Amino acid sequence: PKIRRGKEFICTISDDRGDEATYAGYPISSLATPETGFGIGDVIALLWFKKRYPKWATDYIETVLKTVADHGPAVSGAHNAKVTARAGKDMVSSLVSGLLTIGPRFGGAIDDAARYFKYANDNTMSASEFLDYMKKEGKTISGIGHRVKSVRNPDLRVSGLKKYAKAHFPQTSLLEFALEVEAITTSKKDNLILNVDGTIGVLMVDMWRSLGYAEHEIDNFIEAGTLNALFVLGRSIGFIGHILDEKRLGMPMYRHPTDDILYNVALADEI
Ligand code: Q5B
Repeated sequence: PKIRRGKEFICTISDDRGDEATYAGYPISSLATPETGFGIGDVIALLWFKKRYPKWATDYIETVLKTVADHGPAVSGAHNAKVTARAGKDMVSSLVSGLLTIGPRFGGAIDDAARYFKYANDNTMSASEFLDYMKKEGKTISGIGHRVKSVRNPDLRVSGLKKYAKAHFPQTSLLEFALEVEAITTSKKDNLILNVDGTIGVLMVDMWRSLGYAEHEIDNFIEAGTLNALFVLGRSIGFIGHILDEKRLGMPMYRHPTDDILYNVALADEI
């Protein structure tokens, strides 16, 4: 009798066995070239979510990617990528060193923002109850606060995302809740705005809810790190640009000026 061999891997998103590989069943040639009308948002919908999304949703995904592609050389990730390139490392190493800074404070607060705002909303908390809850948990609110942007120096990326959603999303209820939270936090401190991470996160939840996903499916997307992946993907464009810039400019190895370091070293005690 034939014994079926167990498979080491399972793949449910693409197939390369035929004449042409497919993305969720769609041959690459049917979506790669401009005349097919597919954009990178459609490719993400197919390969990340295994679905065709309506244009308003794929346009939102593309808007996010373009919005986060770069935010200048001073941010944590671009700085790391530049320093690594200047140490003579190759493109992949420099890119990875930039990407590794993406986390709870820088760019990688999107999943947690979606998780906590959604949790509050699922549990019908008011904005002030949510803030009390986060305080009790001893947690900073992911998606709130920015080092340089504030009420007086608004983040126009956030305005752009909100404007798009208001014009094209069927509903933006989690955004509305996050804006109620922002109204309270900014009344305490000017820079505690709903930031770019927070806006992307709550709007992705609004997008998925509008597309008819069940709450547990949205929770699974968040748990899998899908939302931070949007920042990773978009910001890779900028990091690569900064690395190419360093190479093009032939910049020397970077060494931080010692006069910008507080040396506070005591003689170690003997044990
Ligand atoms: N406080 C972002 O902080 C930052 C608070 C808060 C409660 C909060 C901080 C934060 C949550 C994580 C988040 C994404 C570290 C930011 C991004 C992409 C970027 C970056 C770019 C790009 C900034 C001073 C006082 C303290 C804190 C309190 C601050 N945030 N309390 N909840 N969320 N946010 N990250 O200004 O009493 O004085 O001890 O962690 O969403 O990364 O462009 O730069 O595109 O590249 O450095 O836009 O907000 O101030 O941390 O010293 O806090 O405010 O507890 O209170 P700052 P801190 P106290 S978007």
